Amino acid sequence: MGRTFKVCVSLWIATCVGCAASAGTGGHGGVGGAGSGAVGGDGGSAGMGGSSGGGGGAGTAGTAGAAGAAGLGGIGGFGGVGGIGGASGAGGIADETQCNGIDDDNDGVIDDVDVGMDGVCDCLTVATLGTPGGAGQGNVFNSWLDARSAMGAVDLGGMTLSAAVLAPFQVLVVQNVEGRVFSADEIQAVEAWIRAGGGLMTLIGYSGPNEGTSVNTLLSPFGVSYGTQDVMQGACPPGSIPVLCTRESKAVTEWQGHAISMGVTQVGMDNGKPVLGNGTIVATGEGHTLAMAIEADLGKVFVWGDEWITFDSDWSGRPEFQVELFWTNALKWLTPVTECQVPPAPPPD
Ligand SMILES: [Ca+2]
Ligand SMILES: [Ca+2]
Ligand SMILES: [Ca+2]
Repeated sequence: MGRTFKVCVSLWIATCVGCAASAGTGGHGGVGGAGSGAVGGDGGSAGMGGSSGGGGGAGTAGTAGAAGAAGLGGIGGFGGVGGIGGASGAGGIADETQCNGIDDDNDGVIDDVDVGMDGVCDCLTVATLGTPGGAGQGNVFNSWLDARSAMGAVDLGGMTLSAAVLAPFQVLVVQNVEGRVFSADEIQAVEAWIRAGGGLMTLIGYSGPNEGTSVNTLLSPFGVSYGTQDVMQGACPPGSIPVLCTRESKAVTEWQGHAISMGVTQVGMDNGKPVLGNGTIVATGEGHTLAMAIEADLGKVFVWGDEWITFDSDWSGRPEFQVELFWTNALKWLTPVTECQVPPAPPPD
């Protein structure tokens, strides 16, 4: 009996493929099987001809859903509709817990891991260039970033900048690079790295006589630079004795709507530099642009007119400032949108 049936089916296929004659409607192709893994199952196999299509084959976990082959025409009918690719499988989705360059949980973002829920991606790769400022204590790139990302920040020191040196990093923060001469190849390497998705943040205000010169060469491909004028002078706290006081930074209070300024009302500067050129203005003060953001192809550049955001005094000594949020916002914005994007930290209790 079974044997006879198979012969008949074969006969139908042999005689009626492509026949779109007279009465009857062809069977529909099978519906793709649902994937059982993190990705879709295979498309269903072709429906057989007849008054109704046969069921598609079960999806196979681990492969992308592909459309099923067209159904074969039924007797005297039309060709069947192709099977629908398998939907993404429910269940079996891997957690995103590893900094492995893979989007393990299939949410469209690679390595969006933040076990401590501190708002800084644990897989973030940050490099720094130049020396920290000496006008205050502390360095954001040591304890703060080390506690919030697995890698912390890597000091590139005097390494010659090249595609290979920059490739491992998502964000590059330039501190005091006064006196360093970047070659045309290095400037080009930084530009290419940014345009391919890198995020460059520059700081200034280290009080050197020619401090803008070097960092401006790195910024030159993007049409922005630091001016030479000193702006946003800090001062003694009100009521203190001038010669005995500890100088405090001046509050930046004029913010434009931007991802970096979200939730930020005040951050300090002291002896900063204005930002010149064409970009999105993020902060102003004393009639100058104090911060500018530039998007260049897939990459980002954030130019900040000072360095006091790296000092402990402004992190912990000025409760009216939101320095940590400012840094968290900046690092997140500078990181590619498909990598390492984690939700902001919940507000403190
Ligand atoms: Ca992911
Ligand atoms: Ca991963
Ligand atoms: Ca973290």
